[in-house]
Amino acid sequence: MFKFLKDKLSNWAKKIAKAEEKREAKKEPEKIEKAKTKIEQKDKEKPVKEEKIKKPEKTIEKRLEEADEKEKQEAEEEKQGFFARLKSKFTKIKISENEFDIYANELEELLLENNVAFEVAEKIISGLKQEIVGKELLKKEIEGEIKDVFKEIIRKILIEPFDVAEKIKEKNQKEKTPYVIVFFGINGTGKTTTIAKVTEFLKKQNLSCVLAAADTFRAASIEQLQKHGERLGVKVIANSYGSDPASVGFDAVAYAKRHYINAVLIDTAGRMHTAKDLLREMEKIVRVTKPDLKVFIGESITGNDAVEQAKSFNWSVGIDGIILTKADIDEKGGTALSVGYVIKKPILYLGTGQEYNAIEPFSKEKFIERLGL
Ligand SMILES: Nc1nc2c(ncn2[C@@H]2O[C@H](COP(=O)(O)OP(=O)(O)OP(=O)(O)O)[C@@H](O)[C@H]2O)c(=O)[nH]1
Ligand SMILES: [Mg+2]
Repeated sequence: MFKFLKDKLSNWAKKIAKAEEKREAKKEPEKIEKAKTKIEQKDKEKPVKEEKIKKPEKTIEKRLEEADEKEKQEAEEEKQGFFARLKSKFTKIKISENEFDIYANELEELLLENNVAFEVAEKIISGLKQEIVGKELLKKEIEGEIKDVFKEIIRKILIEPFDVAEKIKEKNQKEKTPYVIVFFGINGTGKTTTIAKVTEFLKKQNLSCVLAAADTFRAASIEQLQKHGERLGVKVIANSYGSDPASVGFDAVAYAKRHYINAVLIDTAGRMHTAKDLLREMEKIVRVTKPDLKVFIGESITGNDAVEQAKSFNWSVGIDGIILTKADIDEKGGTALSVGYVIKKPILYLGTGQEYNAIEPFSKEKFIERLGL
């Protein structure tokens, strides 16, 4: 999972550290040459100076000998001082803005290639620039320093998820009514499968569910949910194909109230985020069932498309949280990094396979760990 982004980010940090090392190493011979020339210059000048301060009681030969000795000593000291200075400079590195910009272009490209949304890539780069440019860094720590800055930026970009089970318990206790969750998304993203997984996940925490087959549009959708209901041992409220999805949702909420069920999970038909009629239908489901949680289901592998869908669903009905499915087959990872930031809503779960237990609550730290930072 997220392997590409992991490798790319790590390589980039390594590369910038290596390049800086080479750049400093290249300067070393130049500096030595300069120092040598300076010493030679002094060699030429010194005997003339010595002439001026010669004392009459010494022979010329003696004075020249002494001067030579002194010159040698000075040169030696100067050399040592130079190397000492060079050494301390060599171990500390400052990256200039120009240099950073060269690496930044490359970083932007690799982020975009790995499904990171443009505005998120920009945020990462400006954050890195602010923290790295002009700062004196120890050569051996450069890679680690870049990774630490990356980590901090990603921590800020990702939104802290809330615990759905806790929210359900809170509402049940306070209002003595079921917690209603409705799932939206385009066709085939994994809505129905995710509902089954969430049901199983909540069951494990002793929370009961009723499912609403409010996708009355796609052939076999009702039977698909009923099959999950049978396997999971939960009630499915359904009507006929073509019936009003909002009324199916309403019936399910009423059933849950009568039977003291903790949560209602409403399945809806897949709809393109550009289909106006279907978006209006979605608004009606929300008006009638008054959900506590409106979840956008997007595919982790689709990158910018998922971001655009999330924006559109958020604009129509107001999304409260995101579930990204198919993270198990996503080698890039940029969607998970971007989608929440763009609509300012948290990712609640990642779908990690086709089985009922292939779901995990989203964790910022686990995500950062997966990126190898
Ligand atoms: N690998 C993988 N496959 C998944 C995941 N979630 C769902 N799927 C698969 O995605 C396919 C579509 O799943 P559905 O649950 O029918 O999708 P949907 O959004 O309800 O589809 P429509 O109702 O037609 O819009 C199925 O084959 C699922 O098994 C996941 O996390 N990982
Ligand atoms: Mg479905």
